[in-house]
Amino acid sequence: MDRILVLLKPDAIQRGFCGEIIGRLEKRGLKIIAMKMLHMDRDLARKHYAAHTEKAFFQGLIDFITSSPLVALVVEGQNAIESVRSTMGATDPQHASSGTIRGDMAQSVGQNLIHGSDSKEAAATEINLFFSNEEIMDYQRELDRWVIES
Ligand code: DAT
Ligand code: MG
Repeated sequence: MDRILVLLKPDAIQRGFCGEIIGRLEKRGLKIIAMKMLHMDRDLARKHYAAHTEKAFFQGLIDFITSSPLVALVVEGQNAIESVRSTMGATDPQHASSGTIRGDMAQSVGQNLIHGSDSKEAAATEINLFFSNEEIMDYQRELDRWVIES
């Protein structure tokens, strides 16, 4: 099982898409093991997006992600990183396939609704930035035997 940090970005909350986006992840069979709403400060934003520090869009990205509250989740599943990222769609919604979250609901690369960690290493680092161990739930779902082949 893999874990991934997912953020429903400020545009997702402002547009009222939390339920739709979380529903798509749940329908995919992924399991939510932590969730909270918070307003990111610039310090946390810079740590979370440290890999992009040198990019031309970095300041705009920090301004956007700190502009309004967001929802952070830890999602678990078989190949959770690949599953979530394929459900998200390409970074630029103009290039995202329809059927994906970004392809169906977004227009702009700077307002693309959702973040998902891109590797197991990034996921471990990002989950630690947002959640303590006590906030991550350890529980069984009866339906998992209908989702994940043993
Ligand atoms: P992803 O969110 O698909 O993992 P990323 O890690 O390459 O994409 O970039 C992080 C975020 O930065 C992305 O969700 C939106 C923003 N971003 C990326 N490329 C951009 C660009 N060319 N112009 C403006 N914002 C960009
Ligand atoms: Mg990324």
